[in-house]
Amino acid sequence: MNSRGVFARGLLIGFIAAGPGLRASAASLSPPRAYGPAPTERQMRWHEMEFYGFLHFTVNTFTDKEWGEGDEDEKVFNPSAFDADQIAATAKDAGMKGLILTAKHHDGFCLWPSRYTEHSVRKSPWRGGQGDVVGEISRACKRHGLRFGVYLSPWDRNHKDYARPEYIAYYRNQLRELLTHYGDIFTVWFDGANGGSGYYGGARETRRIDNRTYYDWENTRKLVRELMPGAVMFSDAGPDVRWVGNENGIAGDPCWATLNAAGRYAGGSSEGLNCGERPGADWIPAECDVSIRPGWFYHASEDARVKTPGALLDIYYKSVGRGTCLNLNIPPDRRGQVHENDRQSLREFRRILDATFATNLAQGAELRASNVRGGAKEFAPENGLSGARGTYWATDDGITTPELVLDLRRPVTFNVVSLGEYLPLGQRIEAFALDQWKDGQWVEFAKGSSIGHKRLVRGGYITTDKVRLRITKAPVCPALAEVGLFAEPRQPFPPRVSSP
Ligand code: FUL
Repeated sequence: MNSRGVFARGLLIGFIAAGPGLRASAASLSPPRAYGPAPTERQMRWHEMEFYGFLHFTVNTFTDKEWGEGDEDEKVFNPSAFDADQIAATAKDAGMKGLILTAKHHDGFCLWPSRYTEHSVRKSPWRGGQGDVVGEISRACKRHGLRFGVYLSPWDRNHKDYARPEYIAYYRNQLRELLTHYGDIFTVWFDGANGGSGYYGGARETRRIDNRTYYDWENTRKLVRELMPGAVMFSDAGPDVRWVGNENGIAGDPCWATLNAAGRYAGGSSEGLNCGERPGADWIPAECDVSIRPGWFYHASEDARVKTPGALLDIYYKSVGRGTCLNLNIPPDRRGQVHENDRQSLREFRRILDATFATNLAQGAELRASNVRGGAKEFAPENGLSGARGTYWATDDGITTPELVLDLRRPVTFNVVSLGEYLPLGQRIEAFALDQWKDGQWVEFAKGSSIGHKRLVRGGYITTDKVRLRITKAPVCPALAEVGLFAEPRQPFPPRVSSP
């Protein structure tokens, strides 16, 4: 059938199924059954964050390195004007929902006064040895309404016992300190870079470990669950959030929230991480991590190489816009503050996003669905416009490729389409297409595959009075929680066309 025919059929059925005759409720009507794995509550809270920040800060900030050797003198850590509020306010103003701090990077230097090592802020001249970066950042996060997370590098190039069983007890003791002294923690970030040369208490040698067995991750995970049940754990292998497989902040297309975790381990193969796996036995969505600068740590030599607002927007659409969360690193400088160049870029990035998403241009549209589950209001397509993620448009079981016409009733100009699935029922949609009504017929302007938490389709500006969404492939009836049309401000960054 040509697209004109599909439209005519869609309209006809739409008037029948979703017209004024929708039932107020249907007591006997049950919601669709979940399909495949679905997110846990802690994962749902994480999905809703969408955008948060990374803070890489340690001795490297002062030695101008990316990976410290582990033999750095604690005295080098001496920020001249550390300001946790400036850092948290920068993140908040950028629209971030949380901050993850490198409490300990590979060099082993601890940003909190750990009882278990001398290699920490306790021996630094900063705040006369009384300082605690973890404490200050966690409290500033609270003040600014941000969630707080910790990065605790498994690889420790300072510790004498690294690569021996004793180190695992040390690592867990530190984790226990972090998870019991600093309030609520939303994520524990387990890095996959492990083993190699280092100081190791003076041995100065190369120590290799077996990533699969050395860390006994199973018991470390149990400890995190016990101490901080609401925290999601990140690693190459989850269990809650997976690495996206690159450090550019770009998710695959498609990017499924599912993965087959069996046989995977932190530091193992990154195959499949970028796109996820479908079918996948486990709900392990991706996080896109990327730095606003070329390096993870602050280097004055990179002050002129801060990503532009346009580059950050491109990353946003290819991370958040592909259903993942974006973890953007904003490394504090030697003062202990976010550099003005980074702040400026973030401000403009935020201004454009706010202007773009201020108004859903689909609001007020007449929606005509080819099918509504049980003909009931509780599953009507208007649920997708409510802005609330708890309601959704669903169709009858067996109706897997429905379509939805948005009659805008006036010419509307947009260049971003936002879609989102109702995740508690799993990731259901496998392909979709979008059409605009142009010169008396439907013309396809985009198509895509995975949707998941969010799919932002960004392209050239379109002016039309009708848009049609077609679900073209799904193993079960879809459950769509979000439909939106948005327009990026035209200046000063013309949108780059990116595939949906
Ligand atoms: C990597 C580390 O080696 C980098 O230094 C950085 O922390 C990045 C986020 O993860 O594996």
